[in-house]
Amino acid sequence: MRRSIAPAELIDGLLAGNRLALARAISRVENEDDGARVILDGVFAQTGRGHLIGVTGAPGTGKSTLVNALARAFRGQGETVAILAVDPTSPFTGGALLGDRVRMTQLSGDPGVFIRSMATRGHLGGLAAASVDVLQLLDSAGFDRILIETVGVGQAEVEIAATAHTTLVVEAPGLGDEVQAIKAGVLEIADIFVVNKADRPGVERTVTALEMMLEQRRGGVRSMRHHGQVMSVALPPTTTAAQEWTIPVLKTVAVEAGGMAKGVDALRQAIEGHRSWLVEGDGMALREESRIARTLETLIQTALSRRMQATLPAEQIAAFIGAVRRRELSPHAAADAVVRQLTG
Ligand SMILES: Nc1nc2c(ncn2[C@@H]2O[C@H](COP(=O)(O)OP(=O)(O)O)[C@@H](O)[C@H]2O)c(=O)[nH]1
Ligand SMILES: [Mg+2]
Repeated sequence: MRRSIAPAELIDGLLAGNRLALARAISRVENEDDGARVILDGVFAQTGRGHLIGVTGAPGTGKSTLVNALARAFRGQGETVAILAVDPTSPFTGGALLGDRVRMTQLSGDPGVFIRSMATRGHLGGLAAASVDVLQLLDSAGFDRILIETVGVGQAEVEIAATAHTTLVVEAPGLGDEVQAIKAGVLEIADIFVVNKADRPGVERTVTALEMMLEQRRGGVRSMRHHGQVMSVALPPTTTAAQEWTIPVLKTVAVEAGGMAKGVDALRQAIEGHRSWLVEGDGMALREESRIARTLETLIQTALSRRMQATLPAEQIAAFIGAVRRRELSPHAAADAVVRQLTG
């Protein structure tokens, strides 16, 4: 085994933008190494500069391809880019076709791009909590743009995308449904809709479906614009209509089949436009509050569930299950007893 580097050394390396230090710090977080907390807390004050961009949507809509193309568009502006793929089907995580692998290799040869993937973890909340930590490390390393790809199925994945400053929901025509995300419940978190695979038939139908949905929503409840969360903080009333962000529906062709990708630079500009909107109004402060509320909720849930696993012996859980099954205890009463034991 190689020498274990002191957390202080990794902190210095991270803040200097050293890629090796970054990779090692991420490994510590993923391995739940004891030094991870020291590193995370040590760099925290230096975070908050990077633009977190969540990219979510159904599998196969072209998220990974689009993230790739976007990374290059940002690089074209001289900006540095980090990519975190939290998607088991992503080329970044190994589920790639050969062509995707080749593109990925091209991208990773660029020192201005850092790519990292995270596989889905078994335990409850583990993935969301670990990605919160990894994003913090990427931010501390000074990347201008931090792209997070998550597949838009499952609460944890949607939650990760929603903790970004700017969230893209990617749709594609011809996946059997006009708008796949309606089912997954990710529409509410979109700041920008992307209809990728605009070279495919049915693209206008998908665009129209999204625009109609947005139109209906505009006439309806306004409070949806602020990410709903269980742990709600006292937020000032929503911004006035003049300051409201108009969610665009943009078409892209992320693959470069014999030419240039299409619409990707317009998407890059929309993303930048959203950040400007956040920064110029009170949007950034609100978004940060809601991001932090979500983050804390994730960490608290994870900590509690770990504590439960660590402090409640399996026999005791089995005893509760047995008591409920025999109708000696109601499910609520059993849950209350467990919570009392954890907090008492
Ligand atoms: N025709 C077409 N195919 C695309 C486009 N973008 C991605 N693809 C292809 O769609 C497939 C799925 O892409 P991928 O990026 O892995 O989707 P993900 O599962 O959402 O990450 C791959 O074969 C891509 O080459 C596009 O704009 N047009
Ligand atoms: Mg993918």
